[in-house]
Amino acid sequence: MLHANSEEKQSIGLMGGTFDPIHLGHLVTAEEVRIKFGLDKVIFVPSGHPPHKEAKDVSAPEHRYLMTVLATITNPYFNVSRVEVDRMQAERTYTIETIRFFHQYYEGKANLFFITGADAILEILSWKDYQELLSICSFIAATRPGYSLSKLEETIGEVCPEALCNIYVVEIPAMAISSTFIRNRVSEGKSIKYLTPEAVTQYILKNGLYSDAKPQYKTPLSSDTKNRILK
Ligand code: DND
Repeated sequence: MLHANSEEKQSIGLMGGTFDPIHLGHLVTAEEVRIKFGLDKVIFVPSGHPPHKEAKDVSAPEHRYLMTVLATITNPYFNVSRVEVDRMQAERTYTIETIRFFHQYYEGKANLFFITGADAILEILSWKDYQELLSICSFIAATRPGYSLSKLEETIGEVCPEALCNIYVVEIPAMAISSTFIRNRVSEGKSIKYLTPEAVTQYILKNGLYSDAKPQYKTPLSSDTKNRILK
């Protein structure tokens, strides 16, 4: 088993995502990686304004943050960070800024591992400041049904060969679930039970996310939180 702990530094997994909504594919991946790499914890980082998506196509950051909290609450090794959600004034929330933030936060006393799926890692050369990103943070790329990582070495090796030793590939149990699939099922009025934790399912239904149906019951939120959702 590969163990990420070295020099008595903490090993922290960072799982960035739009999480619209978070589902079992994300959770199983994070837990498998945590165990395989001996991570001390995994911090989920819901995107504020994902750089690669139009804001109008994505649910409000506060909804995605709250669903992520609900989904991770039963795992003592999982935490959720508001660092990107609170960067509301930024037009786009870039991963490089998040990694710089965590470097500063841990004052160099932690090794950071950014956890991604195969589709995300194959796009990394389009990410902001990817060369710096690949040099200050390790990446753990989970293979996901339908995506091949055989191109990874070729894609990144050509541009940034030194980064390859900072990228780990890990196989995780097949889970062909996607947020798009869940959103489509909700909009068609179909069940999403067992695709995401029950609390997330209930949150989606109560708040009328992903459908034109009237919300069954709106989650009572503080006025501050409501303002954030309306932003
Ligand atoms: P997604 O929109 O793919 O997230 O964003 C992933 C991360 O990339 C976010 O933190 C973004 O901010 C960052 N990003 C993207 C583009 C540019 C830049 C940064 C930049 O800084 O320039 P999803 O919610 O769709 O998925 C979250 C993660 O989970 C992804 O890595 C995805 O590949 C993975 N995933 C699965 N893994 C295993 N089994 C499944 C999965 N479904 C999604 N079924």
